[in-house]
Amino acid sequence: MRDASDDGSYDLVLALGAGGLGDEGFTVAREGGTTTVTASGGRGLLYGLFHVVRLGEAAFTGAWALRTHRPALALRMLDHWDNVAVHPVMGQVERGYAGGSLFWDDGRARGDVERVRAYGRLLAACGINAVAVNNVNVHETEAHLLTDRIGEVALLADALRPYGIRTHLSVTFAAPVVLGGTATADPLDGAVRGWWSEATRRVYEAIPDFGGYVVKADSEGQPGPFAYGRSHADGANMLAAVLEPYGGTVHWRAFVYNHRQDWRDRTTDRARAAYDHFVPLDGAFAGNAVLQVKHGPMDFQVREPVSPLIGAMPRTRPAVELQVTQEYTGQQRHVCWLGPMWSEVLRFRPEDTSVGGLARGGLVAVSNVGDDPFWTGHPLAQANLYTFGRLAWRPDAEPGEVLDEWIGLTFPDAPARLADGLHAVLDGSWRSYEKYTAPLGVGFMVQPGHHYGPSVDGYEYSPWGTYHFADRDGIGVDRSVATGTGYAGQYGKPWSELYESPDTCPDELLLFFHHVPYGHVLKSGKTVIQHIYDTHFEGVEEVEEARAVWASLSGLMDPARHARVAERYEEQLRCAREWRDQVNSYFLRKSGVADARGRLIHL
Ligand code: GCV
Repeated sequence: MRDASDDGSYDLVLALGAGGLGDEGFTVAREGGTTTVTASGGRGLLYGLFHVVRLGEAAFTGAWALRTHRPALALRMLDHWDNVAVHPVMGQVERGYAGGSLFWDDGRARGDVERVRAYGRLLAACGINAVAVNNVNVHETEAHLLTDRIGEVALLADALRPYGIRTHLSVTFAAPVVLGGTATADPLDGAVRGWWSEATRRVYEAIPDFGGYVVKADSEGQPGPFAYGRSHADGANMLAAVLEPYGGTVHWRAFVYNHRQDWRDRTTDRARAAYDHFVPLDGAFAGNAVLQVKHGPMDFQVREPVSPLIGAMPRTRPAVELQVTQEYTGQQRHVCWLGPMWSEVLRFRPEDTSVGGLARGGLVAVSNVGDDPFWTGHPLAQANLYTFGRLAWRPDAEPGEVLDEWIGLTFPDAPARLADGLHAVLDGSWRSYEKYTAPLGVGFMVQPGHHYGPSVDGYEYSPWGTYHFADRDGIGVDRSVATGTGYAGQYGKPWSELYESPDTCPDELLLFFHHVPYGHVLKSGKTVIQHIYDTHFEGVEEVEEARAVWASLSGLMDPARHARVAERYEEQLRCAREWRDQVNSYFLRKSGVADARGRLIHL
């Protein structure tokens, strides 16, 4: 608050009062030269204060009537895939591209929590109010965070609490066996329930406002209720029951599929798996059990349809999971601002309500932050973190406006040339990335394991269920009801009808839903093969242009930041050219169809 005048009046007043705004809502008004933020408690005032920061000078100009702000979603959460002990394959942060963990160092919680505090403030400024501090793949060391190492989690929770952030923990479903020495982890076993109940009591003793558990069960080798012939509702409800007395929630992930598939088997479709597993359980989950569903049916590809599960469980609380860390979108070496993609997902209407409205369990994302000096490795990847938080607060926000907000806050007093340049390089970057990587929604084509860079057949004969079926005549996965895996039928109308036929399926998802000949004519008027060639040339040209724009911004920001981005553009361009050449050569060799424009494609 600034004392601005001789008469003792204030520029800014933060006031407690006004019921009906909930825990996090606030009002702002300006009258008689004073801007007043009112909320019913600390969290609301905190968000109100950051709102004033976003407004900048406008917060102190003119007079305006009371405006009310409330988050659309109560839970706005980041999941950190951080390991306490460095994992031999996945490192300290699984799919982390910003250095080590902010929370864990040298096998234990960081003693110096200053950076954690600063992170809490940063997250509050973005509107995020929950954090899971460890990887959903819970290895042996990390399993102990639940019991004998809960004190370390409490230290992190203490650092984050002043910023309105509740701490959650990923736990292994086998914890009673691994930590408690019980013979079973059967969720219906009395001793198992008793073990979880006592463990949870101790967690709340250490962290009274603990948010709850995150569970990846029966997925990619993690233990789960299937081993005991129990359902996922049995598993989730057992944990929900022990958390319920304390107001905690279990976030149960729906990412359950067969990762040991035989590629010869054309009847198993990984895209179907979450729906097939969970829709029969609709209505069976406890009120404080949230089903956490990835936004697409596969795995955070640059283009996927929205998961049909999100609209198919009216009696369940879904949370929608996004991936801010750029596992499949350039690993924070490429500029790929995902705001437009997330906005499309959140505005998609599986029925009368949008995905943003259906996400009653909240919006969750895998974090992209680490101990890198720029927080996110690539300085421009901070825009993804900010956009996630703002869309979680208001899923129908215009992503372009959110981007400009981020630019204004990150580069205060930026001259128009800098602000325009930043907007230009970020705004179209997701579509450029899509152009030079896997075409028309087919997905994957990445190098196996680390998932960076192209390998068209990298996953084609693997057990992971991610195939494109390209042959000499055509490409794509037939997921129609009439002749394919039937996945298109998991949607309600009109989507099931629209996706069923290649004539009505949107171009950008064509190869996700259909196997078509290379000569198939898209709605754009181009053949599939010509589209592949054109987009791959265009994608690289767009990166070249963005790199030139970036070079022109030199001198308009601190040199270290400019240099870090410039260096990453070199790598992005190298990698984009590699994608272009591998994809174009692959399809020229398969199809024998020449580029109509006669450009260089390596045979
Ligand atoms: C944490 C993908 C990633 C894995 C990740 C998994 C998940 O498969 O490659 O690293 O595991 O998703 O979401 O659980």
